[in-house]
Amino acid sequence: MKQLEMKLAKWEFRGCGDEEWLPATVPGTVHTDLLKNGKIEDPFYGTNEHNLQWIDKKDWEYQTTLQLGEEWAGLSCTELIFEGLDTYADVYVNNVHVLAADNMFLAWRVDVKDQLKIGENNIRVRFRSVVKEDLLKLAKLGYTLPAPNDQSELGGLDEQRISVFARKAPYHYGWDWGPRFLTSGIWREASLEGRDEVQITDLYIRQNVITKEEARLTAVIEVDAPTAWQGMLRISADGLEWMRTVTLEGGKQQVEMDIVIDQPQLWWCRGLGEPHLYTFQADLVQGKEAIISRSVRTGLRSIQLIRERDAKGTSFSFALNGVPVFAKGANHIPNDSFITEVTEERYRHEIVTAVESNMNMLRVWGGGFYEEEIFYKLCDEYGLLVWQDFMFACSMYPGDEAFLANVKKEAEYNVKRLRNHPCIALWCGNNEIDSAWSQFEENMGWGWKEKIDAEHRASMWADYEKIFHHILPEAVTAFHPGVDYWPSSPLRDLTGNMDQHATRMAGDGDVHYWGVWHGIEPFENYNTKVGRFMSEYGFQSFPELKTVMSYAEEQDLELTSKVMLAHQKNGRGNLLIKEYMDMYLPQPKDFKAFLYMSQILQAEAIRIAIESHRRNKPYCMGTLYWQMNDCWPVASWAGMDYNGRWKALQYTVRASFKDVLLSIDGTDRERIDVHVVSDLRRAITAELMLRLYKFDGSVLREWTHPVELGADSTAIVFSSPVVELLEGHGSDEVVLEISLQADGQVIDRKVHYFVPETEIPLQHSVIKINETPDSGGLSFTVTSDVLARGVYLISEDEGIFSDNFFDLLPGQSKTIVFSQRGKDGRDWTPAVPKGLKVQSMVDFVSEDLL
Ligand code: BMA
Repeated sequence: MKQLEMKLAKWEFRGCGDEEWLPATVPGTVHTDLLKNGKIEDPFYGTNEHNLQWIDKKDWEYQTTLQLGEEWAGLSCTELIFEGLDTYADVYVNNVHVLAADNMFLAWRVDVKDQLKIGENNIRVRFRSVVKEDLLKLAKLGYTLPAPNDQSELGGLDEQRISVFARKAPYHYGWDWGPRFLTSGIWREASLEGRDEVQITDLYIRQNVITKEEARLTAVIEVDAPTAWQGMLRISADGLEWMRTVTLEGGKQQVEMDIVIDQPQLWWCRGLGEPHLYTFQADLVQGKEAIISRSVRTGLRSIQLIRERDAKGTSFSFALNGVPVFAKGANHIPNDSFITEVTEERYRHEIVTAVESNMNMLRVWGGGFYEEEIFYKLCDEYGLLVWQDFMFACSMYPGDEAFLANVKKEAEYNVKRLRNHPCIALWCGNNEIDSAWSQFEENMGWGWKEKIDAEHRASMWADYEKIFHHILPEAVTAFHPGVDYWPSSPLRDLTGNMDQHATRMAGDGDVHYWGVWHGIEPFENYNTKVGRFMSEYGFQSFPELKTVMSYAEEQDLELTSKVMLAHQKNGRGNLLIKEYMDMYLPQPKDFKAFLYMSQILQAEAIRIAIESHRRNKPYCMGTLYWQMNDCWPVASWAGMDYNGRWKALQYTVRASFKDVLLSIDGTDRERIDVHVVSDLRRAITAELMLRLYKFDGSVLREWTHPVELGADSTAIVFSSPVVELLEGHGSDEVVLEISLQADGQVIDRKVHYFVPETEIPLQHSVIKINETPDSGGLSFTVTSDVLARGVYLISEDEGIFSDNFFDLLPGQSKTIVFSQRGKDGRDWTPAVPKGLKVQSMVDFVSEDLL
């Protein structure tokens, strides 16, 4: 029995037709290789993006030399494996063409036994420019398919939108938060594998029925046998073992074995329980010896999308092991324009951020790529559910046979690749295409179909249906039964009439609510525009100064500078931030202050939204804000910037997603309602502690109020007309602090002002930081002499504070811990923040407001 493996890591590259070969990194991209060789400048700096558009107009080639020793002789199969090629690639082994690749989202395996020789071999991969290739497809099609996010003009292609033709990450063509970098290259591992025996090529633990009492599973094994073979198949998991005899014919085939685990330890998402994982191993056994093995880590759980009719429409919620989950999380986009630059440490930082922010779900949005293994592995381990889109977004796609066949392969490959991950909660066909096209309602949608003649309209919709109502769901049913498919996000239901499209708020389906931001509606509308599942809504801000200074110079620091506009991909973005800021916040004193204020503004918007969504449980059963992260340093909707730095929003999200939330609704200014929302599976008995303070810190009133709340529920636990609360004090001189307490612990705490932000007086404050005795500097307290708003801690070191951007009442102190990103696979670790500085809102507003 022989099995050999060799990573193909040492490569060189050049532009086709160029003389010089340069060292390359695999996995990698042409852009990053050019950068590492000093041939281009930092693509993220200034307006450099604009000067680097030539790269995608060229063909590029990579080559490596393979030394094969005698051990590689006489094998039954020697496969060249590319886990990912971006995108149109021809592969040559010793100048013989062995593979033509045309889909970035596929892995490729080709038997090259006959082309290789013992000794020196040459492997060459030639990438054809997607631009040149797809301009031809566009010309052949004869009309344009809508793709509004495709920044073709920036790419020098005028209106020629080619992004829909290649099965390549849509965001590479630009998005309203991302630059246009059409990468190419060997973007996942490349290797050579040789064997002369039967091989287990896939192991899938299909979960048929999962209950507390038992897990009924089927181990599905794909094998490739050079010749007929007979022996035993053994499956084992954590001390349990099952055996059966198998008889294989020569060739590829599938073998199944049903197994049952009694009293299984189930996999739970964060908040509901432990994310227990089992390791299953499959061995092919001859005599007493396992001749080949394959193992997989998975969690046992049932997951369902529940859509049941009720008085208000149809529910939309997830049930994990039969338990309803209120989904709390965000939309995830790729962590980099150059995916291969994202280290495990960066992935872990994102996932730990999500967990620390009390999330239980991330949506892998359809304009990026099917994420790396490490992403799903971390979601499995930390208990985050994943709403997984297929990679189609905001565009209409071609429907020729070759394209459809390619999509089918892509769907099958990726569903199979990801199906052992218990985190996968839903497969979703695409992002926003159903509602953008709005087939059954003429005057709704994004105005696409109106521009197209009747014949093409019909064929474009027919092509849509082929992909999203047939090919993709069929792949999910065949290869990942037990996980639901949802055709498009957002969607009301597949009714085949105007009730299908989520173009207006309704009592069913999922909702992308963009009235606030794109529609310039007031923040208060978040309180009323609530659907059954809020899968997108968002508000932009700027990253912090340190991040801005990574792409700009002092002279660029104004809203309309070339550089600032290059790092704002949503046309009206900077203007919108400013307009909303004029409405809700005091004027910042300069551009640097504007950065801070933009974060306060964003955090406030999303706080209102999240709290409102959660208060509406169980009518609403999920809230995923747009967006978790960034792919480069930019002004965007993200809560965490490209460098992993938390904006004010991330701190607010952490507070708003707590399992037990105190939420004060004072929208109408005449009264306040205090809500408690609990996602806990047990009832709580607690107490509200209410304190009315003057801004100088003196307590005017103080009283308590009992709270009883059932498991997994929400209720108004206290409400009062504002006049009664104030007892004659001016609404612009007092603040109400409410804490929810049980067993001597504060579960949640909120402060409430009775006037709009712009009317809350700001005063110069002295904020003091004191090390907590005996903490070795790992913990410190913050105090202020007067009411300090939006207290902002900054350290020279990278790290996350246990809280930031908080309000501080005089006489109160806040204890803070600072943590740094864990190295080598560890979580965050507490650290002493170097060069700690503290500021608050008063330091950022114009002097004439004071
Ligand atoms: C939604 C998303 C993205 C976009 C975001 C902000 O439409 O699906 O396409 O980036 O809003 O506009």
